[in-house]
Amino acid sequence: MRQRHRTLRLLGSLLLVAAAGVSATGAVPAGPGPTAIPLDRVVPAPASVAPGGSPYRITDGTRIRVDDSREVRRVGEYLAGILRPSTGYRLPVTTHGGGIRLRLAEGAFGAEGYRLDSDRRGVVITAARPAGLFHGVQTLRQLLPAAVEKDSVQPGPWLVAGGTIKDTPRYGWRGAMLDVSRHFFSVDEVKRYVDQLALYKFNKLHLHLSDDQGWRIAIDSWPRLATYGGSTQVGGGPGGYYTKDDYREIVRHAASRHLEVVPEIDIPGHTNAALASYAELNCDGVAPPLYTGTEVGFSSLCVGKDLTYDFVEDVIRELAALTPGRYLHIGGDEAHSTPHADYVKFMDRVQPVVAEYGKTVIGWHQLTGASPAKGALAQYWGLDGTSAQEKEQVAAAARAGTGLILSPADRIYLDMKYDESTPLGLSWAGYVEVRRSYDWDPGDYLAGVPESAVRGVEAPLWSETLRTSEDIEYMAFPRVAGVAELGWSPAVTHDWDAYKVRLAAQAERWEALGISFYRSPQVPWL
Ligand code: NGO
Repeated sequence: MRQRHRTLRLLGSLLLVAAAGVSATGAVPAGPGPTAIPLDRVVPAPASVAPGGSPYRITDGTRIRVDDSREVRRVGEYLAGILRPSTGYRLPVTTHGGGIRLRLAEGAFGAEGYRLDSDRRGVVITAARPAGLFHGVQTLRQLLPAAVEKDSVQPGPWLVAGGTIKDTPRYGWRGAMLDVSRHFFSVDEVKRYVDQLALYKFNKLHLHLSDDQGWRIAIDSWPRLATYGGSTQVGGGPGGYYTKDDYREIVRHAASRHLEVVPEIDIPGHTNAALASYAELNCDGVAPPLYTGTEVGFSSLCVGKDLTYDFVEDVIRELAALTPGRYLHIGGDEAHSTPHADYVKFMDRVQPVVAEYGKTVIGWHQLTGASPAKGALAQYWGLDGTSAQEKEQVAAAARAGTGLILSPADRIYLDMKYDESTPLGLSWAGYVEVRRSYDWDPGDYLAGVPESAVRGVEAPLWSETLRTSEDIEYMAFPRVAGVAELGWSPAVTHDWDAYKVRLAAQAERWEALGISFYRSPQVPWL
């Protein structure tokens, strides 16, 4: 069946290549000439692809036609922002004329799906919501030569293969997490990663804003959290923190790329930066020193103190006010210095506070060892070797209604080394080569979990060893594209042999975008 699927796709691609070469657009030279990128080269694989007909050629006369709506116009401007520098064309965004059209319409697209129709006369992207148009634009980007990503004028021609793509995501949660605590990343570095995630249709940016080594978000009612607790990082560098305006800028930028920001304050463990900032938060009233190492599990908020809950409520209130998104992540992992009974008590008291400020709780899967609130989500970060008992605890919570986000550490922890020679990253969950990170199915990953409990996947990037955008990219690429595919593409399209070819073709685009990446020997790079 899969073989047949592949053969048909190959045939489609060949037909397309032929069609492009002899197309009657006039402007396309005859003979072997330029060819369009086949519609089925896109990552993540679309739900359905029907190649056929002549390609569309973007020219100096092309307009980007949008509905008379602010949000649609914004997607149009975003597309123009990508196409103008490399094509050198004006590409006005207008409500009339044609060439590339973005339109909203009723239809079975879902909240994020779209349809892309391309022929000699133009490209039309249709969706029910602006997010769908935005994802359709990412598909269109990948159908154009990689040089379209450059910021200086390139020769072209700019052909879009003919045919129709109908596409809608498998999961509503397609996340990436960035740890800005172990090493601090600037607003611009975060925005750069967001732009890269958007290309692969991610829709959640989870920011790990506090840990033992640094508190990274300004909280007005507890100012020393950021000014003192954020003043260093792993290895003892200067650290840093986001002012509220910085943070709003990240949220705004992410929203412009249709990603929802999920803030995490990790409690009750992983709290040394907070405990160091305020002596009164400690059970013994003595502030520990700031911490710049990489151990875990040694810190805990003081569960028996009322002040702890005033603190937690203040933080949650201020964070919720900065968060247009629905979720607030309260961590809850590795609370090894919090006795279990205290952990349960703490979570029982804190989860309702999140709800009080209008947000839905997310916790690392250890939350399932307490009593997850109604509607809460648990983020699973176990691995093959996780005990059957722990897996069953998570599965039981899922059967009882807790939604799951899957982040198996030995599959999609992007901070795991690819192999023993990877200069960055950790290896506590083993080495994770590109195939291993791609080749699993979120739908049947955990035994005893109803498929409906799986909300999607998320790729965490912990930053004990990472300091720069280049480091982020080297660990994320190429694996992050595979995570995108696991989250977006229907299970029937899952096929390593086909995927690795599509993945290889992305490299040119990463080069054009200046993205550093790992040249895995498993991928047939061109
Ligand atoms: C674990 C730990 C983090 C580490 C990370 C490193 C979780 C949820 N808690 O994942 O503190 O940074 O591994 O891979």
